Amino acid sequence: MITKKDSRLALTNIVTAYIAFLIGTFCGLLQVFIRNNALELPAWLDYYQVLTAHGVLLALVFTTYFIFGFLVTGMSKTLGGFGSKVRFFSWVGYLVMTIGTLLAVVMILSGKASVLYTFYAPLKASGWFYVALALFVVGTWFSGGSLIGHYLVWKGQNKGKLSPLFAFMTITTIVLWIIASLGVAATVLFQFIPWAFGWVDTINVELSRSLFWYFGHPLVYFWLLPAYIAWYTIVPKMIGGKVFSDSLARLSFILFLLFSIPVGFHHQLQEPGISSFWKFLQTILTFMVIIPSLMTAFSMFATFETAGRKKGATGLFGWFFKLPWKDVRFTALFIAMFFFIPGGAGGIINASFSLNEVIHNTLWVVGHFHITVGTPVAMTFFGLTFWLIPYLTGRKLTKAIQKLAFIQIITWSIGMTLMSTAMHILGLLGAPRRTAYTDYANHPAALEWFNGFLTNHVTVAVGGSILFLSAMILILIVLQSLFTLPKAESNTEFVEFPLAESDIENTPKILENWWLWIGIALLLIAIAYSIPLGAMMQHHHHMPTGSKGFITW
Ligand code: HAS
Repeated sequence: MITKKDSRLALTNIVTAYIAFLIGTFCGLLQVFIRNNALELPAWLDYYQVLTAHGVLLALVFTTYFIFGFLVTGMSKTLGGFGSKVRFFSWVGYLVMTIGTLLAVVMILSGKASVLYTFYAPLKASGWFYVALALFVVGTWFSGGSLIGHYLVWKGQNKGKLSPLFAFMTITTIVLWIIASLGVAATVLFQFIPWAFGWVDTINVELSRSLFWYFGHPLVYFWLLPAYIAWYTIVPKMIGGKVFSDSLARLSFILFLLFSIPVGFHHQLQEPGISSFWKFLQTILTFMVIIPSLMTAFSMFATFETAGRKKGATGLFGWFFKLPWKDVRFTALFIAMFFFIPGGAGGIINASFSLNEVIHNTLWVVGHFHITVGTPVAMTFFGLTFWLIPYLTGRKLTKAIQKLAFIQIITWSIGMTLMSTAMHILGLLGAPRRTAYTDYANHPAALEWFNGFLTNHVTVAVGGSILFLSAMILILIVLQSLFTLPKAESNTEFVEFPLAESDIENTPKILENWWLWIGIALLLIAIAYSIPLGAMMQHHHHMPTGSKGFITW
């Protein structure tokens, strides 16, 4: 068990995450109905408000709070209880993030920020929406900074020793997040806020989008890496094995630190304001960032096979039958990994310059991120939640709740397979994303998108509805884990934090040389971004001085 005070900090973050999850998934349900003309919204609410809330609450708020809840627990477990100063700054971070979140939600619901979660200029929300985003990011700097502080305290007491794998991975994730968030902080503070409050008339759109995606792609690895931390350090424990290779695990995280950021232009391949040379350079770097995910896939298979053979598995796939399928804590994470195969493969298609022409701004991309953050990351978080809340509340993981958990991950898998597959195919047929309607004035091509099974918006709606049902089951599991599950009496009943051991005696110390890796990361960023961003900032005579704001809702 970790200390009561650390449990309360972790639990507050996790509960906040699930409040955002509840509202965000409800918005998702509204979306599939509106897009199929099955729902009229009240006058004060429109589709783009709902979609903005869906993206902000699920992609930014749910993920970030859950990640801090999980990392606080793991860091307290592996490095020992937080000192009072570290914990204080964690609470400051939580508070500032929450003020930001509440302000953002108020702005969205009052119709002043229907700009979607990427808040692209020249769509102009109320200045207070951008203040809310800035507060949220500053809050994460306190929460993240306090985890680094906790690590430095441990380092001070363990000079020259390699940190435990969980801690190493946590720090890499936080460092990646802080470097990446500088981009969004820069555009929000120096571009959006002055513009939205009317202190300047125009905004440099290309620069604001480039600074956003400088942040936006590593944002996805901020979501993914905590899931990878669970795959590397928790899954082996649950299958009766150990970490396949400590060095490989650390190297994969270092590669993410190096290559997650100088790749943002692959979200902007269709934008005229960036020359093909820089797009191509960042596409090559994007293919570099795929490598640590392939290393992770290899690690996972090696872990399964090693553990399986230890239990007498033979042949190429004997290990498959030795996996603990009845343990929902494992099966949830396995299914999460499984979805990442098409999810990741789709990413490779997205990043392929010419193929991006076909899929950009279509439902294909929406399908992609529902089987990258929407299942591999989200279902890993669900799988962690099943034991993490009982672990933190000292309650039992009863048979009944495990059965409900199986129903939850199976319904999620069915709903997502339907919704994401249909979205991928509709996207290939040309169906755009981010629109409140799907008939497009009954254009013949658009009417095609209501025929067949997987080429049908109705299938998207059916999948989305099943997902919502699954989400409600998860909320039920969370509520029971918080309040009604029986308290664990004996030690055998206490839920453990399943952390695999990882032999670090062969791990090269250079892997934890932060200044080396942060230095290389900053160098790669400079190479990939300084010239194109510099060019965007110069006010050439032919360069537009910027755009005024548009309020299209
Ligand atoms: Fe992506 C757009 C490229 C990964 C999320 N992505 C998005 C958006 C989001 C998102 C939210 O190049 C939309 C943003 C918006 O609103 O506009 N993505 C990639 C690439 C990867 C990738 C190359 N994306 C992710 C992850 C996300 C995420 C991870 C969230 C968590 N993505 C793009 C591009 C776009 C894009 C363009 C812009 C498209 C456009 O034009 O708008 C790579 O990281 C993927 C590498 C991963 C793999 C798979 C490895 C497989 C593993 C599991 C193995 C399974 C096992 C289990 C071991 C190559 C690790 C056992 C299995 C058995 C079968 C037994």
